[in-house]
Amino acid sequence: MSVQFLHVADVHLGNFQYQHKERYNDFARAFSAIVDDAIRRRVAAFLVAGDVFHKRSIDAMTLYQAKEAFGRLKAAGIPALVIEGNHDKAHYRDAQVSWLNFLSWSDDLILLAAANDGGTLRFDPWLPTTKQGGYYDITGTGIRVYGIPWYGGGTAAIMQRAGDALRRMRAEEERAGVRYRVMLLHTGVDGVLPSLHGLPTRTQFDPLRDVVDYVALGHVHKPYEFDDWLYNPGSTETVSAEEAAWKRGYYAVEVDLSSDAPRHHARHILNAQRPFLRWSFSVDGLASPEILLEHFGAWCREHRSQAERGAASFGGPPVIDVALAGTLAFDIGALERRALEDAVRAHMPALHIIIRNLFNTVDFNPETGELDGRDEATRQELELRIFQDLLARDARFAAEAGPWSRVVAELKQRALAGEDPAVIAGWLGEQHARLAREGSTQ
Ligand SMILES: [Mn+2]
Repeated sequence: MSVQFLHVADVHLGNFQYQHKERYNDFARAFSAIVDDAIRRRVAAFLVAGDVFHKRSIDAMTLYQAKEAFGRLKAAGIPALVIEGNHDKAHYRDAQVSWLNFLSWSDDLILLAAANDGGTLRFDPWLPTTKQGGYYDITGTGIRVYGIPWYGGGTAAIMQRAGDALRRMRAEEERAGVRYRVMLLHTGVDGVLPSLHGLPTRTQFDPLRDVVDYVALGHVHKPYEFDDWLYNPGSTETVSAEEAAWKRGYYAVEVDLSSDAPRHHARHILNAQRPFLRWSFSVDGLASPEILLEHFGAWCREHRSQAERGAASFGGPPVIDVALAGTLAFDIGALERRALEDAVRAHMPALHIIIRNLFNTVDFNPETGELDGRDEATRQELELRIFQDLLARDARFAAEAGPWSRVVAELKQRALAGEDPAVIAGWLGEQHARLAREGSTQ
């Protein structure tokens, strides 16, 4: 006899990413598609290892999305076994009642949480009367699912106490006909992501080693597995841009209960997620905003087919994330983000565009030398040098930095004197024409 269950984590319903309605819906769509798969496979249970919601204060629409998905599982007779992740947890001031508590009380799902009596951890059976408990036996299978909510920095100590608690339950497990045990835990493993600190090490999972057959993890959005024992499926949609590089999904776990020592086979399935394309565009050597835009447009055309393939496979336009890299040859104020976004939109399908400035700018660090600006004459000279230096770092003015610095100095004086802006603009136009004429004759 073999029994199948699904292991999902980090669904993050209610993530209004980029304040974009479609991105908000994407999280519900991803979850809904996994629920469809569970129903199609007629699995014996649907496990969620925490972070059903993106935040603890969800809105009515998000609650509806959750009720709709869990309601379909319930109608199909599939128990949904869930633990709280750090994103689901209620605030102390809200009497520590979370929306997952609410969904458990309203029979939409089965929320598992070991009871913590200070010194010891206790797993009680989940009861339909109290709608509380630390474990649930999947009817007629011999599979028991235990659950511990998120404990943050206390996770390693909790796992030690959970191991002790489960060893004490061995006789009871045997009486109940339990042959295979799953532990739902919202925690990562140290070292999987360099940016995540304070997670338990692999050896700190050892107390669970001989009392749990499958550790169903959540929390880290990058998928990984160790020793055919620790499994983390990753997030079901892209919660942050860095996740785009990881093949995230959920596990379909087949447990073979025909032998004395049940074995599982966990298959990682990639669910449909909106394509999230991350590219880098080099601004090196592009001397003016016009040249940059021209190159950027050509670059967009080169990337068009990739974006179109993503859109076709998903059935909707991708999120496009472009990092501008290198060293910008002109002042950052002259770079029009809007024009870059328009170029992306003109050349490829895009739901949302993110342009990130990762380039270096030619920062100004005046080498004042003998000039310390203590008297008015040297201050003006210092100012002129600073203008000249700044202009020399902008490819558009570099060749005429000297004459332009005098124009800028006079421009400043005219503005300080309260001259009419239209007059100043007219004068600036004349200076621009004059310098262009002089420059071309050299
Ligand atoms: Mn999460």
